[in-house]
Amino acid sequence: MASDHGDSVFANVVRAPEDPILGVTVAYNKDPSPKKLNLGVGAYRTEEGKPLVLNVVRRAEQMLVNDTSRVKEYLPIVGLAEFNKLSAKLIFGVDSPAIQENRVTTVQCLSGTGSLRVGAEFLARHYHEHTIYIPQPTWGNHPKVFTIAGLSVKTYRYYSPETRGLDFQGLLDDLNAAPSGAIVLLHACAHNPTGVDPTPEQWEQIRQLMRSKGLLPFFDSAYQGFASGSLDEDAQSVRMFVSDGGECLVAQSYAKNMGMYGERVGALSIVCKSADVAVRVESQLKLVIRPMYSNPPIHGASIVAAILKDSHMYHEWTVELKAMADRIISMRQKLFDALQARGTPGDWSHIIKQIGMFTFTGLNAQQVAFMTKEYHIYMTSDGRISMAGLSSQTVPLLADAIHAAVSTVV
Ligand code: PLA
Repeated sequence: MASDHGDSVFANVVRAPEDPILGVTVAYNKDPSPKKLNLGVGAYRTEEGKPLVLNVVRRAEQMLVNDTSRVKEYLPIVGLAEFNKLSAKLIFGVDSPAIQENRVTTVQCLSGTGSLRVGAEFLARHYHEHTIYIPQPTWGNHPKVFTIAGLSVKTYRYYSPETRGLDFQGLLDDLNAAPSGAIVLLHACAHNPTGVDPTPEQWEQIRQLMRSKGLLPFFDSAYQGFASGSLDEDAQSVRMFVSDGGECLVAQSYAKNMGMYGERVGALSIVCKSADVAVRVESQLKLVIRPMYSNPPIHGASIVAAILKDSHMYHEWTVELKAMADRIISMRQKLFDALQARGTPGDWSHIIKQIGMFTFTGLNAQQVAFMTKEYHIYMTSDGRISMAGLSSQTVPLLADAIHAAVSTVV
């Protein structure tokens, strides 16, 4: 039998749908219209609509390239030691007692997603409770990452479409009803997709409830510095949970706050009760990582470490980060003003109340489809728009599109 005449051994493979977020970019790339606008994926753009490489990143990269003593040997399984130390300090604070007491283990992972996945695999192997509660709604990849790692995913109420704000009572009720020991995924700041965060007082109540029930916090910190413009302020929720001496996991990403998207730089930290436990936990994290990708890439983490360890570069980074955060905030005001000026039906004040990279507009899937078809504006079908993809030039187009969508599509 000549095998090249038979059916493919993959004949039964069905075509999978595109990813709900990254698939938006695929559709955008196919659109020949010159005025097309991609507000799908959360990727920062300049006022000129161009991707941005931070000056400080360019400088650090140049420094590394010029240093001929640098080699490209494998990193250890847990990654670059210096990067791990500095990443822990960045999220937990320079004088975090947990770090000083050696109760934190930090491993370099493939950006935020890889850090979540490694953390989830570790929990599935070594933690007694396999249920993880994620907010409703949340980043679309969360349920997939946790399910495939072997955890069982449940949701807790988070957002109220009526108030376009936090459903705080729903959140408390659902966490209260969770089995003791369950894992709870928390967005450290700038909740994706809603742009709605608990207040510090609400965080404190969440902390008390979770600690009293022995729920295990797993923080996803993908936007540190992007919400408020301040790295410390955006880490407050995490630090609140660490300062009570309890345990938690934190996944960090440098994709957004350092613009390192494609370099895949991130870290997973596990804060433990004692230094002894932290050592044992780290030894098991290595067993998770080694068969998955052996060890992480060296380039991006070296850039991040060079910036974090040098006080001048660090300062330069904070200034550039603040400028990105401020530009996003100014886009909120511009879009809100443009809708007001058009007399667009509805209350749009949530655009200026929400924080971080996204606005959860409240537009429905039909309205989104209309905006894509008629205005070549691309966004996720849940009505989320990336404010970071907007500029002064494109605000009027978006406002026209929203105005037309809510006036003609119900
Ligand atoms: N966690 C949250 C809450 C995120 O929003 C994202 C990225 C990640 C983790 C993972 O980021 P990383 O692996 O690149 O570090 N969310 C984006 C991109 C920006 C995406 O979907 O991959 C988004 O548009 O929602």
